Amino acid sequence: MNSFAKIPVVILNGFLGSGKTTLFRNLLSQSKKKDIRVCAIVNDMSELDVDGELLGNTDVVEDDKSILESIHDCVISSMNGIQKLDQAIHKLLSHHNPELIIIETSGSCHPMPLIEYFKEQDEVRLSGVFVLVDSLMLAHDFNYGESLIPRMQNNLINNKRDTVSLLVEQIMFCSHLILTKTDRIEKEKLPDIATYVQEINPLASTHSVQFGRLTLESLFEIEDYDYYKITRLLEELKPVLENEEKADRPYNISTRLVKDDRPFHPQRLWDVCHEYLDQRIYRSKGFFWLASRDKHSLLWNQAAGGISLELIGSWRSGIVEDKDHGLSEMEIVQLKEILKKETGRFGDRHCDLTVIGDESQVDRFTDALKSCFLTDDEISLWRAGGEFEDPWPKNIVRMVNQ
Ligand SMILES: Nc1nc2c(ncn2[C@@H]2O[C@H](COP(=O)(O)OP(=O)(O)OP(=O)(O)O)[C@@H](O)[C@H]2O)c(=O)[nH]1
Ligand SMILES: [Mg+2]
Repeated sequence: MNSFAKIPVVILNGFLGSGKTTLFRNLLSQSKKKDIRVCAIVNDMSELDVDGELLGNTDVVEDDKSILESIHDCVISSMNGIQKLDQAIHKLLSHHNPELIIIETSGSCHPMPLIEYFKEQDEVRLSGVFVLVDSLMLAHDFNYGESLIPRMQNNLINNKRDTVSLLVEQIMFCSHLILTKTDRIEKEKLPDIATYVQEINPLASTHSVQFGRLTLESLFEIEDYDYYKITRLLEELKPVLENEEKADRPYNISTRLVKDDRPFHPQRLWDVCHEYLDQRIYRSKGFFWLASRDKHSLLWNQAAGGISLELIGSWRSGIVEDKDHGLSEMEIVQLKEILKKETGRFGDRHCDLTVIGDESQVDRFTDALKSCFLTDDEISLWRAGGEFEDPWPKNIVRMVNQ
């Protein structure tokens, strides 16, 4: 098969919380409007599969769920993960006739095993390997990128591998370097960041993209991934990575789940977030509710010094309780019937969060979050219609902390 008959694949790689799903959602919604057949694969390491749900919420996937394959029990760069990726690709190719396949890797995914996998494929061809780099995180944690290379060198001298090695290697293997969240840093600092990052991979083309605003058509203009450029890197890193490929969850990045039917106390949650935001919690995300906004299901999205809350929808229980629900009696009966199956104390309302971070910090933050759930007394107060102090922005959505 000649290379152009093969289906192009674009990989969205990049560290935890760098903006991959934001870009992916944007590209998927364009695919519906522009009538371009895109198939999607997402790898969310959390068993809650938050990204799978978020992408599942886009119009195009709601129309046909089978265009999205979700892998969420291991990182796709592991041996196990590559097998699942292979199955997902063949399933998509046999059920659909995609013009493009886009893959979102998990934030702890090393790109090398994926690149090696695609090198051997007959039906698909790798075009773009995008690495999304959070410029706010570089500003905060790496002095605008200046300390990235010295910290990597330090790792090499000490024979150490950690998330800095991962970040640098993600950049080394990319064809396109996408600087995200540039709206959060001083404009005059952007060229510095770009220069430091380009030193790691001078061959990559560099772009600044805010809130995933990139046209879908531009993905069709990308040339095939140049395997030749990374030949030496492959040779050097192969032995090192062979060990990591065996682990489903490498780099000592720990994940914790917070599952509860209770709502958060808005003020306590606010205080905890302000206390912990700058500490080594790479990422937390998921769905929850606040005692003060009990009709709404909210998306929690925290990454490197920022948190955003987004309104995702209404809880069924909230609709049923609302006197002005605007639904017919029949629809309410149906909703109540569905709600009977719920096991929680608050109908379908619940909280499901994933916290990902440094082994040393992740438990402290998780415990602090758990202390924000309503106590029994507060639940009684809520049931009696009591009010709760709520400092979160009234018009959800974005709350950031510089
Ligand atoms: N200010 C700002 N925030 C952004 C931008 N892009 C993404 N975000 C926010 O960054 C957070 C993380 O974004 P995601 O798209 O979920 O990141 P991700 O890379 O998919 O995260 P993981 O899959 O968990 O690794 C969300 O709160 C986004 O709204 C941007 O350009 N500017
Ligand atoms: Mg994501």
